[in-house]
Amino acid sequence: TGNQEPRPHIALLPSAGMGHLNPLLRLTATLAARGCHVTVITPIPTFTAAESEHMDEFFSTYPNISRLKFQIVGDEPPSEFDPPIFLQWQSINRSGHILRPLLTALSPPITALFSDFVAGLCICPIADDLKIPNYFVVTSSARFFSLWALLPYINKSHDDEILIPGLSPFHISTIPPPFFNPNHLFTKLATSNAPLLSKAKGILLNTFDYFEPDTITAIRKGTVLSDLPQVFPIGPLKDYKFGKGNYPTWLDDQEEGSVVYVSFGSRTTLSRDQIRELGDGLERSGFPFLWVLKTSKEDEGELRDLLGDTFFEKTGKKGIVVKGWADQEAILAHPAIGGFVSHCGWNSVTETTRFGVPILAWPQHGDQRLNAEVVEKAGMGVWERDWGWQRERLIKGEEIGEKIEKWMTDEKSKTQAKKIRVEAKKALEANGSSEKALSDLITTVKK
Ligand code: BUP
Repeated sequence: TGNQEPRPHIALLPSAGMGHLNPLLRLTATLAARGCHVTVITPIPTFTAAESEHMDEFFSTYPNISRLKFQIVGDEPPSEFDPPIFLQWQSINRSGHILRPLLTALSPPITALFSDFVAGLCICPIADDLKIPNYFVVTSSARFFSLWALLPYINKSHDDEILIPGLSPFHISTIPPPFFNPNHLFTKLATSNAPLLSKAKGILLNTFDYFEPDTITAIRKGTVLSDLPQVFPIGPLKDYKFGKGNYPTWLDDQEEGSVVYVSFGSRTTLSRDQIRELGDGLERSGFPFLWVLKTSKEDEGELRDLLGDTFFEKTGKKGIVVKGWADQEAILAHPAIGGFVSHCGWNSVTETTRFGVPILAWPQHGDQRLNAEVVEKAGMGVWERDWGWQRERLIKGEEIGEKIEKWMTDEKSKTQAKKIRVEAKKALEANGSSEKALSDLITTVKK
């Protein structure tokens, strides 16, 4: 008609790991629902089979969304410091020259790039050359993002605390341990990606004003770092399945708000001893439980061997253990769930805000302690700080059981978790803070 608004073509680049793929796919579905033409760039080979299956499901749900497969270059074998996920991030970062001609060939031409903030080295040279605006998508908390942005300029060697202007101090014990080793690949990736943030047209945060108010304000005002571009807090990003997921039907027989849901995300495996102690703790707490248990390669085999012969007899119908994977959003949405023992991966945290479930934070590695601080500060849960990092020390069942019992009966966290659910919903409604940020973003992209 000639009067129609231009339809932007956005290409999104997720990095490796379920915690990175999920938010990017959610954003993709959101943009498609707003009438944007979207293409998802999918690095091949994927990091895990689960990611590949997840993408197949996504693209069959959304036949209108295009997929651009992009073969990344391999990398040297992992050293003792370099967990495979960081090698995969590095490979993506080193494969920009392969991606560039594929992007140039896309039709209609791309209006904007939305890329995972850990993939800047891949995308920024392309965005520069082709003069396409790039927006970074942050898949962690605004608090962790602030540390990441300043990492190249921080001296971590002396004090107990790291001070970032405008933010509450970062205690050394909350900083991801690899950041103290300049040779760790995670640190090298962070310090080489962080300076690229200021080259972006905008920064998308999967959080919302009510949940991280001080941090978002400080970032917006330029107090954290003066040369950051505009930030768009558009979270909590919603599941793209729109409530059609499956949950164990055992939940239907449980009382409202009675069940403890336990999951440490897609990447953490607890030690065999810790698994047994956690089982003991769950049993002692007296609450029904749903435990999604990820085992390491050495512990493949029967859950009965891992948890001990008597565990299933003692817990009987009181609890169920699911091996590997279950649909977390569908579980969190179930009225029987009364609390979530969580590693505080940022997706888990943001998903939980939408369902009003209190968290017992048990962070394991990476950004998770900083995320646990956000949960604690927002009053959405509790965190036993001295439980340590992953495999640092063995927490006994007795202590776990007591903690779970106390937290499951804590009215304060329950009330505040419900309040946060209301605020998360408001943020996403018309005139809500995240909805406004998203509309602004789409308007900016169309310009
Ligand atoms: Br495990 C598991 N079902 O059984 P996080 C995870 N998920 O739907 P992570 C399931 O994977 P990072 C399961 O809902 C979330 O969207 C979950 O992301 C989903 O933690 C995602 O919570 C996991 O960010 O990643 O995987 O440890 O590296 O970000 O900590």
